[in-house]
Amino acid sequence: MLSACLFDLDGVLVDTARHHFAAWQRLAQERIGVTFTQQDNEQLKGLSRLESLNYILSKSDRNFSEEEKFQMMKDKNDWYLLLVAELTPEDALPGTTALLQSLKASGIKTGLGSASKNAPLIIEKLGIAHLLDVVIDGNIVSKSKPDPEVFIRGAEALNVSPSETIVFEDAVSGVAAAKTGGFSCVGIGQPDDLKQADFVVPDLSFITIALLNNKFFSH
Ligand code: B16
Ligand code: MG
Repeated sequence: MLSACLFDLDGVLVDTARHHFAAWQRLAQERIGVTFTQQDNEQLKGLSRLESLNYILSKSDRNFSEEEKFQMMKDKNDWYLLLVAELTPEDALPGTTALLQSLKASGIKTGLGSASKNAPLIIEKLGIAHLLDVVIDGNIVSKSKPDPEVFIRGAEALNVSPSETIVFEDAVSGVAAAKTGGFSCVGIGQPDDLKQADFVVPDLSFITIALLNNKFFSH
């Protein structure tokens, strides 16, 4: 029986990857002196802020102190928050609000499982905070995806087991986290990129509760 759905944030409910890209690119160019491309940005999907910074710093042969690294993360986040401040409910990705509403109406629990420390602000801006029963984010988890901690904690907070819970993820590391944790997983994106997902759709507008029950709970 389908009891709960857990959603990744960036790439599933909202496209904030382009804002992360703009802010990391500015940091890479202005403070570190390395190039940062869209392809680099793809590598950062689902990684924590510190892991993302370390990826960019690995392109430089300079050494940076812990204080400098802290300041870089602060500057990047300040630039990112300027862009996040402009988000409105229209920025929710296709199908997001309708699916969350229909899960609520059907008594199926909902939760967020994101690496982002900015998750509470972003779901507020999107007008979907009231549609999520729990928020497990980068302020709470200690182990990044592909460790399943974020989704295990989500299931625990909702008092459901992974076997009755579906995770929605756009990142390879996030899909791996879901599968390692014993969850069913719907990939958001391209099937070729998310081979470990049980099935893949372009966005949440392709998802209905009937489809989920049919795919995962009909035998
Ligand atoms: P923040 P998700 C992740 O969100 C992003 O995919 C990743 O690019 C970002 O570095 C991470 O959040 C941390 O974000 O700097 O806001 O704490 O996909 O796990 O929802
Ligand atoms: Mg994501």
